[in-house]
Amino acid sequence: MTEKNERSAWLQEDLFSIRMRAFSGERHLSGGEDLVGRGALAERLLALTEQGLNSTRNPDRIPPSLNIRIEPVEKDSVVRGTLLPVHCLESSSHQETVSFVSAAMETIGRREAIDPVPLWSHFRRLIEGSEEGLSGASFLFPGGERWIPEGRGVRVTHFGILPSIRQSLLEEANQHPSGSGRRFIDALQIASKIQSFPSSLLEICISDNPEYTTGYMAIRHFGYLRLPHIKSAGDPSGGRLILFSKELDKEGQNEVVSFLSRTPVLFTERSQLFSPSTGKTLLGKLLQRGDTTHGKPGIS
Ligand code: PML
Repeated sequence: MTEKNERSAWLQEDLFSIRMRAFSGERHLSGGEDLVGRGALAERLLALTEQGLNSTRNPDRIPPSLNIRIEPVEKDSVVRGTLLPVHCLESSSHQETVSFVSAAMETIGRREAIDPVPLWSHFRRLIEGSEEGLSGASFLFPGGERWIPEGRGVRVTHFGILPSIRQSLLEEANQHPSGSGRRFIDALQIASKIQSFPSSLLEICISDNPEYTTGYMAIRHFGYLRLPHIKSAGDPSGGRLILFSKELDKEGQNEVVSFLSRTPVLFTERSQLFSPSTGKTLLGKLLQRGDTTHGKPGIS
């Protein structure tokens, strides 16, 4: 089936949100989700069940518990989106990646006329492990104030992607130093959902999985930037921080939390996936506000 036919078939079927969480006692092991048409529901259910049962965070192989929730989604409530363009840093060490992040934050600060110091100090907290205990994203505003929604951070949920797009991205991303995999695809959807909120400017994310050492920054007018070696193997630190371009009043804060955690977004289009580039090349592109492909995902 062509991508176009797939898109229209998908949108004619009944749609379901499917969300899986695997855990052992109090310990979170794995999570995943999708928005799927009725015809693909059983296959996705099986794939997410296998993902939960085979989590790499369960070395003792104690059978985990799985919560799986399937809910019908009102078609009219579904927002269609475009995934961000994907870039990747060429880096062979943690130190190289961290000094690139520092230079990138300076560059974004200059480009957007904001002080990069609070951003940098919150990033340090993420890699030093001071954010443990948060289960979702926290927010940072241009004046340096921080807000942790609901005391634990907001979980970005209710998103999905057409199977053909998932497949093509998985194949192409194999050329990246960190390769490909479902974590990358899930993270790209989360980042694209966050960046589609008009006042989000930058997001930085580090996996709290000790074995997953690739993180990313998603940046307005640029895209999703993969950062290999953002932390060292074996390090359980991680978290997700979103910087907004302006302060948000109570109503604006409620609006963003509701959008991120409840509005269903189905990604029916993707952008380009670029080959890895040196830090110098990426900093040049960042300053120019991206390249030929748009850096803001479309939402309709
Ligand atoms: C997570 O595990 O929650 C974050 C995954 C980050 C993926 C980064 C990438 O591979 O592009």
